[in-house]
Amino acid sequence: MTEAAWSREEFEAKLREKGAVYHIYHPVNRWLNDGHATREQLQIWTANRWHYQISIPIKDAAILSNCPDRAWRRRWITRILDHDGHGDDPGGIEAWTQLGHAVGLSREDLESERMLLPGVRFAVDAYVNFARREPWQEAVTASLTELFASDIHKERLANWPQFYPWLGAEGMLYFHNRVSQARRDVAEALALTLDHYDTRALQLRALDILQFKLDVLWQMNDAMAQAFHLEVH
Ligand code: AHQ
Repeated sequence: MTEAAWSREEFEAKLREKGAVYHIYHPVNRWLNDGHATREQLQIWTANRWHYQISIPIKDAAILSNCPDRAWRRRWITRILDHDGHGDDPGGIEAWTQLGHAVGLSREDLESERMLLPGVRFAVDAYVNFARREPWQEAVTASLTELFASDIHKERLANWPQFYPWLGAEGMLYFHNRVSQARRDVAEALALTLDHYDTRALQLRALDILQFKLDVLWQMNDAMAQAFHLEVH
């Protein structure tokens, strides 16, 4: 017997329940946000997250290339501009280089990707290739880990200045800008997701897609935990 689709409210609740395994709970993020990280560990984190940051606009361009809906492309393109910059706004990737400088990494240290860990590369590239290969609506749904992202940005903004005062305001700029951008991003991606998956089987697919992206973030942290010499159980 085919089960009926969940209502929009039930479906959204099921998506939000996935927050229980968001990477804010990973030992690496607990270590960072509880103030235990060394400068070297923050360098490892910043240099590896660089690969994620520069991959986001590539991922979003893949979504655009698969999307025949002009109205949706007009909305989605702002995500690329947020990271690459436009006009006088240098963008999020440039803000990430300021975090790099704050932890003692040069632009070349970041751009060379000499500190990039295999597990981080493979997880991030799996996300980009998912966006290239799968229907654009599914790649939009994969971005819904950002349902939970404002919490982690706010935790860094609240804790890092006291634990890592040497980061300065410039080092925190990226996270400042991201809180409002993530809120806007989530509203768009959630609306599409709640509309697009209109059978129980499709809604279960959406939950699997979100779990895949949660695993991408979790694997990135697992790889960094090894480099941190952090015990992860
Ligand atoms: O800085 C982040 C960002 O720009 C994005 C875009 C979005 C996507 O398209 O998948 N996800 C995302 C995330 C960012 N920061 C992560 C963090 O922990 O700082 C969280 C991550 C996400 O939750 O997917």
